[in-house]
Amino acid sequence: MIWDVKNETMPAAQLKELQSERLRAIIKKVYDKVPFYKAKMDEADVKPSDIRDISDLSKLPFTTKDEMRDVYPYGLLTVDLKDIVEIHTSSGTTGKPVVGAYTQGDIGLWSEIMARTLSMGGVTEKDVVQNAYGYGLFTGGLGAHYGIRRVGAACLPISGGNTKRQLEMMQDFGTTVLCCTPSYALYIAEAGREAGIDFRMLGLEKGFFGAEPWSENMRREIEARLHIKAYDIFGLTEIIGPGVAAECELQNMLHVFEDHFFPEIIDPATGNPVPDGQKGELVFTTLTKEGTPVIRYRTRDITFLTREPCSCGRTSVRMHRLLGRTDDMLIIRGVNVYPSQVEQVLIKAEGVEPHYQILVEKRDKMDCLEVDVEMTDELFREMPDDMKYRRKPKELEIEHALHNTLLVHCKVTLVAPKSIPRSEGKAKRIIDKRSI
Ligand code: DLL
Repeated sequence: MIWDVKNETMPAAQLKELQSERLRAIIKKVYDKVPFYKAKMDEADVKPSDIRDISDLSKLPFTTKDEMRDVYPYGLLTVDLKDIVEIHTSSGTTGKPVVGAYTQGDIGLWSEIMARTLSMGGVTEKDVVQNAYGYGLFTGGLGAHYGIRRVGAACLPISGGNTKRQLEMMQDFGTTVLCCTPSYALYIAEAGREAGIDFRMLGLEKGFFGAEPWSENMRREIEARLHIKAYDIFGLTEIIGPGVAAECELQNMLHVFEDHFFPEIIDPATGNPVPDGQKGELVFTTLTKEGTPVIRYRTRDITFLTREPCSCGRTSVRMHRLLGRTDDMLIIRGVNVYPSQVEQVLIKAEGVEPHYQILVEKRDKMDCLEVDVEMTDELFREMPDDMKYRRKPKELEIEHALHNTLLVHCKVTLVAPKSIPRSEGKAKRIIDKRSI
């Protein structure tokens, strides 16, 4: 169902007009109100009057995560603090967190775009939505909450964790929709199977998963285990939280809500724009956000865009599911390795579960890549005891497949079921001891 027909199906020329008008207004506002942006524009010798339409965006300087941290906590505010009604931050595991401050208008915008997101997968007021994204400073919980409320569905604000309770709620309240990270969805599926729950007998129909990388194969796993349709939803704290882009019922790339968040793809090395269809770093400019607008924010996320029409009738540009991050890329003996490539191989291998951890360390000045992946219960059970903790033919098989994809050697260890820590939010899949 299309939630906002006027804006979601707007013809390209009209959309460009709307984006240009919004860009002019936002640039004038940040130039007048935020010393950080004024200084950057002055340094680049660009005045608000130079920005006439959306194609002038490339004249403006980029904003980086480090710059946003430098002005922590209130340096990007375009309004008085009295007009801010809610504040979220990123987790800040690698330094000061990034801050998103919302006006009442921003909360309205967030509710709308999350209502769009949920409607794309067919959520209506008849649904019971179990919101297992973490509530708190993380944008996942409350962002989804506002969208569920705006659609008029019944929200179960359970937050992340307490998996036994999640399963109980699903059974008792007839949950039809699940919102959480994809890794937590898998964990719920696993815990349900162990508790003897047959998901086909529950009312669960669909799920909205995001906040961390996942692959097409992981989608199929989740769909098969929970007996649902799984949609990819994307967003980030710096821009607004979830609700920046989402899949429609065709599950074929994510529609970017470009009437509010304008996407560009650049070459991360040069900063130059790259054409549609070509991979690069995703950059966003918020066109309507009031509290903390962001201009040309470099997300470090890698994807590509397409303007081919989607048969759902929505006219927006679409982005491919994330292909990695510029800062997730591991350089192993000079070769670029993306964790998503590792996942693609593992998930195709038989006898293993989609629970894995990647470990990188230096030994004798050499980068060493190791992957621990769990065996399925069946494989573990059937394996003679003396084989369980020895090198196994399957490990060599997976090492070979990984080598073909990654072009570097990687040691694979099949570990016992459930020995890799489960996550209730974003999974921690990479341990790079070189940087610890
Ligand atoms: O993760 C917002 C969110 C909440 C999105 C709930 C979707 C659902 P941050 O904590 O600021 O915000 O993390 C943002 O997470 O730059 C991506 O690298 C990654 N990410 C978000 N969604 C996806 C996705 C939220 N669907 C960072 N696929 C982003 C892959 C994702 N990565």
